[in-house]
Amino acid sequence: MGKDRYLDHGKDRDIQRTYRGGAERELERETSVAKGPEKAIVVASVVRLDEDAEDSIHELVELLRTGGAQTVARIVQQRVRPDAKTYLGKGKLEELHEMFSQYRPDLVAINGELSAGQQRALEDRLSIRVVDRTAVILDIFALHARTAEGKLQVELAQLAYSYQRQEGLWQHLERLGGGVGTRGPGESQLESDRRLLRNRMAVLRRRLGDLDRSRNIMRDRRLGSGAPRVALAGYTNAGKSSLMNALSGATVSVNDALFETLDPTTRAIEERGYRILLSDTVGFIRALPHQLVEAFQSTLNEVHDADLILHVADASEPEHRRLAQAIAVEDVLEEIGAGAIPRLLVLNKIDRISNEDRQALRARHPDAVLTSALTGDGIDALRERLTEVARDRLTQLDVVIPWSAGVLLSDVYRLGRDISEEQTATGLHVTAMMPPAAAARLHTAIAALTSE
Ligand SMILES: Nc1nc2c(ncn2[C@@H]2O[C@H](COP(=O)(O)OP(=O)(O)OP(=O)(O)O)[C@@H](O)[C@H]2O)c(=O)[nH]1
Ligand SMILES: [Mg+2]
Repeated sequence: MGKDRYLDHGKDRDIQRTYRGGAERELERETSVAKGPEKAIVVASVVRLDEDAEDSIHELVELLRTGGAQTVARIVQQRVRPDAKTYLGKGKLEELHEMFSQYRPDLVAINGELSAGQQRALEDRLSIRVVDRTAVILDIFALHARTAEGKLQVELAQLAYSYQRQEGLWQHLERLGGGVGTRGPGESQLESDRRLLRNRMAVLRRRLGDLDRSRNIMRDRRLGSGAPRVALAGYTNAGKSSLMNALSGATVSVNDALFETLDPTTRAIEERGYRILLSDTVGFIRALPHQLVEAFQSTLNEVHDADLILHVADASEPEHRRLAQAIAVEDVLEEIGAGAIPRLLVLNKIDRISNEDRQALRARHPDAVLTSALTGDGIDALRERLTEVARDRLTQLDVVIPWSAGVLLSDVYRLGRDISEEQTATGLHVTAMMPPAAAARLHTAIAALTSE
């Protein structure tokens, strides 16, 4: 893996890195396979080393694994807040340094956010690459981005991250008073870097805006069909894409990796004539970098615009972890303005738990659907629930279509479900379940005809 696989603090390298193309990345990935995974030491600063803290640290280990690094050791400091200058206190910092000779790490990964100053201080003292949790997540996103839009979104998030840290450095310089020794080439370099970043970010935002507009046109077309939109949302690795495939026969990439899916996919599923548009998209994680949430706005619109959110959770996780993950999911949903959209809880991976545990889950979450995307257990029940949703959105149409207006019948057949017809003296008596807008249109057309 290249030396600067993760975002470096060096401003020149930062900019270089963000401009590297996909081909270079591919090459880098291939050479990294040959060399074996990088070795990382994980560093955490916690108030208390409780279950949640352990989970969060474990999650960073998983994130590193997904990004291609193996965790060889960890070091946890317990204090109210990390050291303002060096993140770790003096003693822990020495302890960490002493571990290097034994573990020979390639990088140190911090389970938290580092300021640009902290990162610089750590790298100076330890002479090793230091990355924070956000950088690790951004890196995975960069690895997994496939479409042009996904790549633009990742690049925007990376630039926002760099920009924010440069701003930190800038303020640091300003605090120094801008006096003797702080001006000069360094300062103007920083200034022009920032301008470069700003310009590039503006270009990316514009391009993403264009893409979003064309996506909106497609979305409007789908809306016109009257079919309800259902979005799969949930913690990363919960099995959203697997469920998408099980429900729709799609072939979305599934992997035991975090953030496997970045690009949204929408498929129509149809059950007894009821159509549903099902979307799969990026997963969530606790402390999802806000740069990503902002950059992925257009992708997350699939969730934001849904009529129903299938909140997919991993039934095989212990209760406390599932709860923490559910809270993280709710936080992101709130952040993207999807807080008020109705939810249906789907507890997936039930093949991994005992019968008793299933009973307990059913009792605790009476409204949830229990599924296994792996064995197909519960998939029919989930499909049935989705059909009910589609049905609930339709209204009962009950009209007599005059013989002269037979053409209106085509609308009924195109958009209606459960259709019945009966011939009468004045016309065709039709009942059907219809999208409310289409039903209203028909009523108006018939009223206009009969009043003539
Ligand atoms: N045992 C079991 N494994 C499952 C089930 N559903 C998914 N998995 C596995 O869980 C892992 C993650 O599945 P994905 O469908 O990629 O999960 P996701 O929620 O789309 O993940 P991201 O796209 O990374 O957010 C894969 O290894 C799947 O094979 C299930 O019902 N049972
Ligand atoms: Mg997925």
